[in-house]
Amino acid sequence: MQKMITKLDSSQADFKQRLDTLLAFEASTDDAIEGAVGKILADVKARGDAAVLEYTNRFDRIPNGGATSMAALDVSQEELQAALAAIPDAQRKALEVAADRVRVFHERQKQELNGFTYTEADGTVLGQRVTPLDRVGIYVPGGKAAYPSSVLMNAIPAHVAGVEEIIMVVPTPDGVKNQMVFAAAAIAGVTRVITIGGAQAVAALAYGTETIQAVDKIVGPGNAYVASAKRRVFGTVGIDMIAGPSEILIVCDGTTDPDWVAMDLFSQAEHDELAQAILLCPDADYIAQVEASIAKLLPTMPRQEVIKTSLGDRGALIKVRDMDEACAIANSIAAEHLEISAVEPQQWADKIRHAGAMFLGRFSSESLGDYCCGPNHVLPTSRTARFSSPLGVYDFQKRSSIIHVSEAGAQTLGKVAAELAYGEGLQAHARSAELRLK
Ligand code: HSO
Ligand code: ZN
Repeated sequence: MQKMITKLDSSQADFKQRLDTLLAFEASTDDAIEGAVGKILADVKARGDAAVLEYTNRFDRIPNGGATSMAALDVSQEELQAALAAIPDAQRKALEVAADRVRVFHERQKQELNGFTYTEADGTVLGQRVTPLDRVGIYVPGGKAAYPSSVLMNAIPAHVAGVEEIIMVVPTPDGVKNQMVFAAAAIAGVTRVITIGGAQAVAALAYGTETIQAVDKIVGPGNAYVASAKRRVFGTVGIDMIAGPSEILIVCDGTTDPDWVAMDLFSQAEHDELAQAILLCPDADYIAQVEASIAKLLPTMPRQEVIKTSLGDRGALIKVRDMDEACAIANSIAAEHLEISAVEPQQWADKIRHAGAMFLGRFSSESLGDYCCGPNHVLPTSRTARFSSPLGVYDFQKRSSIIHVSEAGAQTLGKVAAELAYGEGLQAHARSAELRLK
């Protein structure tokens, strides 16, 4: 029988090695997928709409003989509004509340990102200007991983940043349209929705076609084909990140209801067989209680097969020496989501340097953050929180340096620049600076 979940103790001699093995995750690169994606990208680049249409009809099995034109794959603003009107009232209201809160948070973020200028004594002005991208593409997966909440999380920061054109692509396998995804697009300020997906959609957004203008950046999660396509078009366009499976790390002092902790572990485990859910706790008795809660609650979960595989293959309950050690281990794991489920969470949070998002105190379940707290749920996974950040307004902006040298400034800077230019053997640089000397 498959084990329910791995149990580790940080005092074990081989603990570090066992933890590393548990954390190891390499996005599989499959030669067959890489080859297929390379062909699709080249084909869309060469043949544009005709290729996109063919792949969409074939891979998404568009009914009634397939779409005959790209126009048939566009979703009008009326259709988006109709979706908003058609979903249950409670669902619409929840989407609206979530969208408002996500907007407020990201508006704040925007205020933190203003440019600046300063003037030197001789009148030279230097500065940095922040401008939004012109056009971005948002990839929304179809089928079982079509999350309306992710539409909000990707589109709202772009909208807040001031991006004028937000083009969302979403595949509709067998022609099935997800009304809640469309409703979320209507609320989030998406400017155009096209029902295409896969590598062909990424190619259309990156290279442009007769009916789709090339975008400047593509964001949003997708399957292995989409991830490979995003990787390959990077450089032609910007991309956000290649997100791995979801992760939750809970640091608990043993005072939270064990059922709550078990369910929080499930909440990320249910995303994916490859998701990772780990508990760090100094209290062995409490760990045993969480284990009992897992055993008790698992059979009640509709997605118990996914959870079982995820917990069995990649999950762990880890006994640590104390909360200080828990924080040190949490820093080395650099999890996507870190819950600090403790009576006085702040003192432990102060010790955390690496986490995509931190949830402090026992009332901050990670699930609230997934939907409606306000901060973004698109977060760095697979230990990349060591060097990267949640998706944000800054991902939809760029910076330009501003340099306005005064005549007096040109005299002092000209001599410095010329000296360095001669040192580098670049005569034109030096002369260009020297021509401005009096
Ligand atoms: N936890 C996921 C986001 C999500 N959860 C969407 C529910 N819906 C990202 O880590
Ligand atoms: Zn989630």
